[in-house]
Amino acid sequence: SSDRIRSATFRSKIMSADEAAALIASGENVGMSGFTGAGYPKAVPSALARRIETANAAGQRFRIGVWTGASTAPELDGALAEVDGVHMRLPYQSDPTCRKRINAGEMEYMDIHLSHVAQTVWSGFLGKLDVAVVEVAGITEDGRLIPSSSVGNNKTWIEQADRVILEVNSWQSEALEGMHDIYYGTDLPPNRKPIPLVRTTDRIGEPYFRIDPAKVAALVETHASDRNSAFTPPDEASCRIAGHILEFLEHEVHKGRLPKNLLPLQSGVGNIANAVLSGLNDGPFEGLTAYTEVLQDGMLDLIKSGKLSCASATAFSLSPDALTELNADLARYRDRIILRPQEISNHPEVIRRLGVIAMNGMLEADIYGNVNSTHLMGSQIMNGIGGSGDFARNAYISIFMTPSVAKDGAISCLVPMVSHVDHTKHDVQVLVTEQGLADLRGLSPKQRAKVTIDKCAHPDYRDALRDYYQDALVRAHGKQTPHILEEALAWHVRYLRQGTMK
Ligand code: 0RQ
Repeated sequence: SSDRIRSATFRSKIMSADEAAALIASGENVGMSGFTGAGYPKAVPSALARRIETANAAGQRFRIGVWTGASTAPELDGALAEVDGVHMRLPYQSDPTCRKRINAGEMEYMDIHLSHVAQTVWSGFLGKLDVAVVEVAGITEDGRLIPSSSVGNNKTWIEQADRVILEVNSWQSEALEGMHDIYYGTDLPPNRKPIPLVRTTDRIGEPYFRIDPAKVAALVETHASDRNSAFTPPDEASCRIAGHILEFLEHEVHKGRLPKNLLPLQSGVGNIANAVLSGLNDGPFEGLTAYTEVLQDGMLDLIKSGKLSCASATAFSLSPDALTELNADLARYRDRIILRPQEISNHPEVIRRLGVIAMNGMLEADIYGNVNSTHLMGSQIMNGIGGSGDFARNAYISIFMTPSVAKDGAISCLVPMVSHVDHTKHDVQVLVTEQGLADLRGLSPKQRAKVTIDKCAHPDYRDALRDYYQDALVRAHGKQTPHILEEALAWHVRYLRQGTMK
């Protein structure tokens, strides 16, 4: 429906997805929109995948670099990975086919902090961005772009790419217009200025992307839904983790270390995060705010119930049901939701200033509180660090959570030494499992180890962890962070050899 394209200049560029995909050459770097299943291009990536398949069948290797906001959807990451069309993927993915290619060594993957992507591209460290493929909700009379259900790195892609392919998706709600806050004030050193955002509700930019019309190579019309998976109802472990966190937050308020309406919340993706948010919905806190990456179902519930007065993010990440509900009623939420570029939603300066309470999932933590969010048994990628590092290092309180065991108890998520480090102990203040909550603030490594084992370890592994620590205290060649190097990763080795850490 070209009434979404209000500018005649742009209308002349309308073509099919196949014609647009033909404008992308092998070897090029392509910046795509998309952040956790929202606002990704729905037609051009699949058309490109078909083209790549044909080229490969004819013996011509066709591969591109794919840069995004974060994870996308099967029509993008899945389709391109399926045909082995990606030589370099960044900065975050969670697609099963993509993951398989990466772990088989068939695709290069660069996992970087989400707030770093834009500046890394601007600095030229990643080479040239040739093409941008960006979904928008519409184009204004004067040729500005109405962003879609995610902002991600789109501002940077549009500015940096030589050619821009736009997908105008009429499925996206028209009420998105005016919801975004695109900040054009970032610069590279030595010309940087403070980001003038002091409250989550502040608008510091403009609601549209600017674009040089001469760069627009193609315009493709689509009418296709964002794709997200449904949340399973929170299981018992998630509910208990949520309970521990709520109790901790109440305690912090009681101690006068947090105001009654807390501080801006950041919550990662997944079922535990959602359980925490539903816990907050039933809890005592009013007038909450969020400065986060994604707005998931739980955040929307909090807005509906009036407990959350404002949420700032870079994308929606909703289940199909919540998405339908939101789209039918988006105008109602407009004044309480702001979508920003991910370099601002995840900006260290802003996160530090606002005093965000960060809550993220992890795979494993060690007794000293180093956290692994990304690698199974040291070598296999799961998803990526995403924004967890941006938030953890700069948060007022940085919380990491996981069930105490995985794979039916064969894996302890508390180990002597993590098999990969994403968040060093300095960025980890609180660890939570269904067993309990370890408040590590103000503790030395040895004090942290005791609290972590006592509060968080599963009973099946608690004694073994205590034994390791006691042994290390005696045998380690230094007493600051005692380890027995030849045994520190023995639990992981045992799992790889025998299928269990026990
Ligand atoms: O695998 O489903 O095959 O059994 O890992 O585990 O418990 O379902 O956890 O969905 O909350 O994800 C860290 C991956 C947790 C996520 C991670 C196995 C387990 C299961 C998943 P199966 P769960 P969740 C903002 C913040 C990084 C990005 C981030 C993540 C699977 O939270 O990607 O935080 N975080 N972004 O069985 C081996 C262990 C394991 C293990 C669990 N110790 N060893 N396998 N599993 N623990 C959002 C964005 O940035 C967009």
